[in-house]
Amino acid sequence: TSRTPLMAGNWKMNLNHLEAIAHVQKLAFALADKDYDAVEVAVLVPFTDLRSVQTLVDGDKLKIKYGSQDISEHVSGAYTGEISGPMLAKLKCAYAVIGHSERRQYHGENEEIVNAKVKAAFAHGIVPILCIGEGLDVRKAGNQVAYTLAQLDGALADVPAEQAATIVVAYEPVWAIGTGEVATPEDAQEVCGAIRARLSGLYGQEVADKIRVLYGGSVKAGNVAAIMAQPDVDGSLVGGASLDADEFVRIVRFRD
Ligand code: G2H
Repeated sequence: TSRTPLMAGNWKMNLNHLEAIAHVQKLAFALADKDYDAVEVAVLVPFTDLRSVQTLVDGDKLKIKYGSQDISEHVSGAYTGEISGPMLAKLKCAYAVIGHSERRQYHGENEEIVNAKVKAAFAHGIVPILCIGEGLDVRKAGNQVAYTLAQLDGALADVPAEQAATIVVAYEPVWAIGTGEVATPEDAQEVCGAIRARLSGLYGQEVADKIRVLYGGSVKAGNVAAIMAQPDVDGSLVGGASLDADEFVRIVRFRD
């Protein structure tokens, strides 16, 4: 296929703004000697790091993209502590992670909220990295495909094909997140393939073929190549292993 792989580092609640600058500089330096157009690189950083990363990326014309780990479903108003689409658009965020399992678990984000956030991101020119995936109970019962597709349907309700064509979907089985328990390449392909088939059903094959479907959950330099060899896996959302710039560079260079 012609999909450009995407390797996206989800820093979660780590690195302050000075560490963020040092980290992105390290990435830029390590990737500069290489034509890394073949792989798109993104960092998904705490809100407080966004301005620092923007200054560096814009100033040095780096190819590294960046985005936030959440977005408010509201445009403005009395929502203490929230960050809006217009604010993120002003900081030129390319991406916003939406519906990460940690947001669903600790902040009660349900399908309605996730759907509203997907629409809010698109409304402000920000591409959602939509996270879906089953927990251990669902996996043990063998219902991972149906469960994950139901999350996909909910998140994409009333999202038109022109927008959906640009979305990034991250399949993150909750039992594999930060646990060191990585899904097998076959596990990843089973659900990522089912996600693409559902996208084809919703929007047609042409749109489905454009959408990047990532795998996330304990991806490291040592296991990324086998996962990337699967036909419906177009990249990874990398948490823990993305905090070490050298390790993340090895993940980006998974083809080497
Ligand atoms: C899953 C992933 C990145 P980790 O949350 O979103 O984190 O690679 O640490 O499992």
